[in-house]
Amino acid sequence: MSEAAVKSTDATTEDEGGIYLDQFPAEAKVIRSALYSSFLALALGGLFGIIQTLHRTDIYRFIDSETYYTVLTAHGVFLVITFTIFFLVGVFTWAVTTSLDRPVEDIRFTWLWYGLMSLGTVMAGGAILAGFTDATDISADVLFTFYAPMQAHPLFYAGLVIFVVGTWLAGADWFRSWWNWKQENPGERIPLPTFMVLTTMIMWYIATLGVATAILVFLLPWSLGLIDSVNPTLTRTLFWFFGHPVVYFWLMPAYMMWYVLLPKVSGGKLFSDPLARVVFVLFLLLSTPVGIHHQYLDPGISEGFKFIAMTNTMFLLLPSLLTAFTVVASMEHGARQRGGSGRLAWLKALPWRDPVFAGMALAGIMFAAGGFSGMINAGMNINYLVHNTLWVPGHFHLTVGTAVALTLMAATYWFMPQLTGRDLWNRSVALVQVVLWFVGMTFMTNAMHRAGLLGMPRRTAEPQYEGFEFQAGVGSVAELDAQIAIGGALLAISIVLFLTNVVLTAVAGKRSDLPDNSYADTLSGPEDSPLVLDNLKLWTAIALVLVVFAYSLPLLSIVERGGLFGPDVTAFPQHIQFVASMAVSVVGDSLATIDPVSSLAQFADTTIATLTGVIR
Ligand code: HEM
Ligand SMILES: [Cu+2]
Repeated sequence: MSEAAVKSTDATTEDEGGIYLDQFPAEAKVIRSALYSSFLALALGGLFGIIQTLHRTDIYRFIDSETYYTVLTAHGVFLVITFTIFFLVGVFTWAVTTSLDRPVEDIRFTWLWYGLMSLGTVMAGGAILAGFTDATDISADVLFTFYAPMQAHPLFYAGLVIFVVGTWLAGADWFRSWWNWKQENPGERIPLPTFMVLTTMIMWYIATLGVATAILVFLLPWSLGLIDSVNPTLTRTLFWFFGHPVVYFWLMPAYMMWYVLLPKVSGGKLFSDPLARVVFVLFLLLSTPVGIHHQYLDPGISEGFKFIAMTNTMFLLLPSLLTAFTVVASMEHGARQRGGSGRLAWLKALPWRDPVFAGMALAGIMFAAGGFSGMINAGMNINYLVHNTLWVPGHFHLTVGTAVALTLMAATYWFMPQLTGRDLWNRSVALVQVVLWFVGMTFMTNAMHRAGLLGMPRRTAEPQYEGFEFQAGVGSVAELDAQIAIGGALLAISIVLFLTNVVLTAVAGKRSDLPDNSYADTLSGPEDSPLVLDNLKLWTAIALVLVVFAYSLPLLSIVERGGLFGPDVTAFPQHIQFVASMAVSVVGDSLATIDPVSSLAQFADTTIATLTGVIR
C-alpha cells in the first residue's frame, strides 16, 4: 500500500462520519479532478450545442455550414464521452471507497488511470478541435459514432483507445478494492453501491470489446494507411455492439444516484436493496445483445436478426420499469416520513426546494418521457418513420441529455461540499438552474420530436432544403425552430449558472457544518436478497453466452458477404453489375472479347452519360 493510501486509512478510522474529504482526502482529490474534467467538457459541449442550435434553426449564424460537422462532433464527443464518463469514474470511486469503507489500494494507480483518460481526451478532443483551423491537416469530423467510410486522423482513434484503457484500469482499481475487502470480510454481502459499480464495469468490459476491435483492427490501421479498406457494415455492427450498452454506461451513475442518494435526500430509505441488485444484473445481461436495433435500416443484415434484436430490446424495459417503481416507492416513503399523506398529496411533502432533490426528481420525470420515445425507436417498423430525423436527438436529450446530465448536475450539489469541505455557493441559483434545464429541455425536445415526425433530418446545417416545405399538421416549422432555439438558449444559461456555482463553491464557498458522507439505508436490505445475486462470475458467464447467441451469426454473415476488410474495388454496387450483365447479354460477343473489368467501367460510363443526358 502506498504512503498516501495509508494516510487515508488513518483518516477513516479517526473521524468516521465526517465529510468525504475528511475520510478519504487523497481520493477526494482524484474525484475532484475527475469532476472538474467532466465540467470542462460540459462547458465546451454546451457552447457547441448552442452554436449548432442557432445555426441549424437559422436564427443566428456565424460559422460556415461546412464547419457544422466539426461543431457537432465536438458537441457529441465532449458530452457523451467526456462529460458523462469522467463524472462516472469520480462517482464510482466515491461509491466503492464509501461503501467498502476503505481507501483505494494504491493512489498512484488511481492517478494513472485518471491520467490515461485525460491524455486520451486531449488527443481525441484535440484532433476534433484541430478541424477548426487550416493550419494542420488534422481533423476528426466523424461524429461521436465515428462510422466508416468517414475517416478521422489517427490521433482521434488512438486517443479513444487510450481513454478506454484508462476506464479499464479504473475498473481494475475497483475490482481490486472489492477483492481485498472480500478477503477481510468473508461471507459478507457486497455493499449495494459497490455491487452497482462492479456489475456496470463487467458490462463495460464486454461492451468495449466491440469498439476496441473496431478501432484497433480496422479503423486505426485504415486511417494510418496500413489497410486500404474496411467493411463498413462490420465496423458499424461492432460500433453498435458497444453503442447500445454505452447508453447504460451513461445511465448507471444516474441510476446509482437515484437508488442511493435520492431516497436519502427525500428523507426516507431505499425501498428494496434486492430489487436494485436485480435491476443491475438485468442491465448486465440484457444491454449488449441488442445493439442491432440501431441498424434496422442498415442493408446487409437480415431482417431475422433485426427482429431478434427488437424482441431482446423489449425485455430491457423491465429493469427500467422496476427502477421507476422502486425509486418512486422510496420517495413516497421519504415523503411520508416527512409528514406527507394522501394518495398523491404526499408529493407536496417532498423537499422540492432542495436542488439535489428537485434536479433528480425532474430528471426522473423527463426519463419517463424518454422511455416512451425510446419504445418507439425500438419498434422495427415505426423506427423507419423516425430514423435519422430530429426525433432521435429529441429522444436522447431526454435520456442522456436530461435523465443523466441533470441527475449528475444535481448530484454535484451534494458532492461539491463533500469533496471541497465548502458549502454550496448559492442554493437558490442551483434550484433555478435545475428548473431551467427542465424547462429548456421541455421546449427543445418536444419540438425536436415533432420536427422529426415531419421528416426533418438530424445532423445537417441546412435542414430547411431551399424550395422544399415541410408539412406541419400542427403549428409551423418556424414555430418549431423558435422552440428549439429558445430551449437551447435556456439550456446554455443553465450550464453557465451551474458552472458559476461550481467555481464559486470551490473558491469562495463558506466552510461550515456539512452533512456526513453517507447514503440511503434500506427498508429491505441485502439480507433479503438471494445469495446468487452476488455471484458475479455466474452473471458474467451468462452475459457472455447471450452475446455469443446474439452476435455470432450476424457477424459471420456480414463477414461472409462483405469480407473482413471490406469489399475490394471490383465489387461495385449490385445494380451496376446487374446492368453490366444485361449489357453483355444484349451486345454479346463484341464486349465479351474485351477484358471484363475495363469493359464494365466503360459501360458504366456510357450508361451514366446517357442517363444524365436524358434527365437534362
Ligand atoms: C446547451 C445544451 C444543449 C443544446 C443546446 C443541445 C443541442 C443539440 C442539437 C440542436 C443537436 C442536433 C444537431 C443536429 O443533429 O444537427 C444536438 C445533438 C446532440 N446532442 Fe445536444 N444539446 C445540448 C446538451 C446536450 C447534452 C447535455 C448531451 C449529452 C450529455 C447532448 C448530446 C448530444 C448528442 C450525442 C448529439 C448528437 C450528435 C450527433 O448526431 O453526432 N447534448 N444537440
Ligand atoms: Cu440502443
